[in-house]
Amino acid sequence: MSQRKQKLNVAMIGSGFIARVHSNAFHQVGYFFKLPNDLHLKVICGRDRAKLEAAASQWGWEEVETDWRAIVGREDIQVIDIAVPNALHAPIAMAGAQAGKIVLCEKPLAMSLEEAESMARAVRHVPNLVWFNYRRVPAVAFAKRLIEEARIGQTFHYRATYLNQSGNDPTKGSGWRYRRAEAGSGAIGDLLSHSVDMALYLNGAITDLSAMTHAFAPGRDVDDAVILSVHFANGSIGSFEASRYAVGCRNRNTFEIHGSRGMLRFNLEDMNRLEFYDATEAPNLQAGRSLMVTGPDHPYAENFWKPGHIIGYEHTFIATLGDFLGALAREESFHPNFEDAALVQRVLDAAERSAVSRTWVTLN
Ligand code: SOE
Repeated sequence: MSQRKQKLNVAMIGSGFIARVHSNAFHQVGYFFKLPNDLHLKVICGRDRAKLEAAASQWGWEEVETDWRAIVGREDIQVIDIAVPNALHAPIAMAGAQAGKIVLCEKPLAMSLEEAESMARAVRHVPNLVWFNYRRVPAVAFAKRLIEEARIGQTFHYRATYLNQSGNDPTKGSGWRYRRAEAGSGAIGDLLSHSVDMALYLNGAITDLSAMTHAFAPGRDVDDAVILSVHFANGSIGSFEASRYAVGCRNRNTFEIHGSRGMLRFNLEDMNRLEFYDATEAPNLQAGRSLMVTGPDHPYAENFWKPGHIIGYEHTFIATLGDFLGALAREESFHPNFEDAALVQRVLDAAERSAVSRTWVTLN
């Protein structure tokens, strides 16, 4: 007799770009991962009923709701997924956790470090996740594996960029991502947060940093660009640059890591590839190898297509959700969770303080 799977009713809070990405992941995850649960796209919530109804019919949500508090109070909802402007993350996540829901939240977690830390405390008793999806790019997960196998040896340099040109587009500048009251910061929270999460994942803790920020648009109250110099606890040094004015770059999320035995290089715009330079080979053979990380024996090769049959942005969310649901069933903790995101926020907070004070800031 087949065992009945536990039903999880999901509520999506938000109906914009990222809510569509998450909706897709909820639909697709069961095709690619063996799920212990039966996911049900129960209700989508936002302010504008007409927009919600269109989103519900396009993305297969059963009901619409205009008040997130009503959702938190519902007994039949087990999962709350927060995909709204950053200022709303804390109240929804805290209320959701208090009601015993499983809480998933978009990045950056919070508007400030204090808020991030109190959110991390508030969700401790419930399963939780923050959508730092780029950890689950197979090439990034493979870079992690190669680092753990000491393939690049002792790290010397970590260099990251997250560059787009959205700030230079006059139609974008009026959105919530460009207002401090709703976003908390600009490129720092939106873009740098991803690079910092990947750096903490791949290269460990940052001990101190120096940052500069800049706003190109007159009167804008958030940063358009940020540049960071850092020391890592493992003895390596790093640089980060995030900008919304990098004209010519659409979504260039990169890292390069130089170690004593080799180098790794990744660019999201060519996300199925990871460059690996093996400095232990004979000098006359040393060169960067462009590995296509789609299997065999690559992360997620068993979940997605055959080797060489490339995957895309959406699969990183599907893999994040698949891993989360697997960990949930095994009663294991999942990363990145709210605590991991609070550590990212600690770096973002230090960057803002350093830029204002024009001094190095130590993270303790
Ligand atoms: C917009 O800048 C954005 O959608 C970010 O908010 C995402 O986190 C990033 O992954 C893609 O760009």
